[in-house]
Amino acid sequence: MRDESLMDEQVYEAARADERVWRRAKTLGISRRRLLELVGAGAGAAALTAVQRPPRAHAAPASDLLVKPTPPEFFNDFGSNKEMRWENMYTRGYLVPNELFFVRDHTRTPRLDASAWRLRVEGSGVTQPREFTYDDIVGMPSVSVTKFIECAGNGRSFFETAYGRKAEGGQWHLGAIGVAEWTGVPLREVLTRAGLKRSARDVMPEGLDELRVRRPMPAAKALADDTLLVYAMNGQTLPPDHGFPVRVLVPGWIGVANTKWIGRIEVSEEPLYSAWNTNTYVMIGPDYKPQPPAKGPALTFQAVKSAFELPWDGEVRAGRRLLKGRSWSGYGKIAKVDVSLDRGVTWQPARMREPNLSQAWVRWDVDWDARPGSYNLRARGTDDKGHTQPAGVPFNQQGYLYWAVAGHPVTVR
Ligand SMILES: Nc1nc2c(c(=O)[nH]1)N[C@H]1C(S)=C(S)[C@@H](COP(=O)(O)O)O[C@H]1N2
Ligand SMILES: [Mo]
Repeated sequence: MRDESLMDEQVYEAARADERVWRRAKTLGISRRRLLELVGAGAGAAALTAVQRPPRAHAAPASDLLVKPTPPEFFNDFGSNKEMRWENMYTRGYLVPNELFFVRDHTRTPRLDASAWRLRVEGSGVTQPREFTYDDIVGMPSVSVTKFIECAGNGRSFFETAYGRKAEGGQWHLGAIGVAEWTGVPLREVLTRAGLKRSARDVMPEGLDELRVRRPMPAAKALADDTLLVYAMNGQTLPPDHGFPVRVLVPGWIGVANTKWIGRIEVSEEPLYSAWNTNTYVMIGPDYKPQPPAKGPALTFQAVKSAFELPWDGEVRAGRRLLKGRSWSGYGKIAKVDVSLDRGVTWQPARMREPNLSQAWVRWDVDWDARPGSYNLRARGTDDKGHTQPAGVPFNQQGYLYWAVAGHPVTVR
């Protein structure tokens, strides 16, 4: 006889839940008495769950530097900077959820009120300097694009691995990147409304954080279809740590170009300079020449990189598995990824999985019969403009753009 009550989802769930627990206990060889003991001790769920439980963001206290919780299972802690732990992407989709997305604050996250917020557009490059409210911005026709934001210093720790000498700055592995769907208004829209001159040369968004972080870009980049004033991230209101109420998205460029918490945009007929394109975010080292007033060539595009969805220097269980990772390029799409399981002696092509979006990333995998031992895994991406990750890169003082193949240490037990 059909039990009609089981058509109701809640009733069905309740009726099946016990059954499942008993059956699972039996396959694990746990006796009825032992199971009752475990459940009584509160260890039931842990005992019954297969090996890897997805980590959860329990209510970790937010620091006074940032707003969102940054539990240690999600992030490596560098004060106001939080590095994404790549192993968490193993169980996720294409996008990095907002709660997992890395944070890079030069100082701290300002608490801003959207109703009091204004965006001023001014300078010699516009004929009608003007102000926009939050409602003005969100009331304009919007677009959504899927792009990475990556810190220029992502991979910085590998300079020490390669040269035995630390580059200045946070010693990231590869977790200073994330891909999200960004929704906003083309920057072009507000520039046009402020009467952009044909002679305009540089455009410099400025943050409302303590340091007023600002970095110019050429007018051509500011006018691109996908250079946006962003107010939503992965379908949610832009979180405070990621630039609420409005940030800039400058696809393919180094992280610092993506100014958070903007309050002003300077448009100029003359080249613009700030500390962030003269002192920092420029290449300084024996292989680079100063370019006054900058101490070296200013950085623009991010290079090609690859990362494994594994704990860094952690442990995985022996057995057949899919070894998964992702590769990306600031210049376009990824065309090819090769993986080496034996420290670069032999290489095999990885299978790439859709989608493969320009200036975002592609997910890939190879079969791996993981035998006990210690490994140093390598992945080498090539983009559709022909850039292939090299074996090494020259040292630069502040540790930017380490895009060489990096060994990922992992132990199989
Ligand atoms: N106003 C302002 N914008 C900023 C920063 C900052 O400190 N202040 N940090 C920049 C740097 S160096 C990076 S890598 C990205 C990081 O973006 P996220 O914190 O949303 O991941 O923001 C950029 N925009
Ligand atoms: Mo950055």
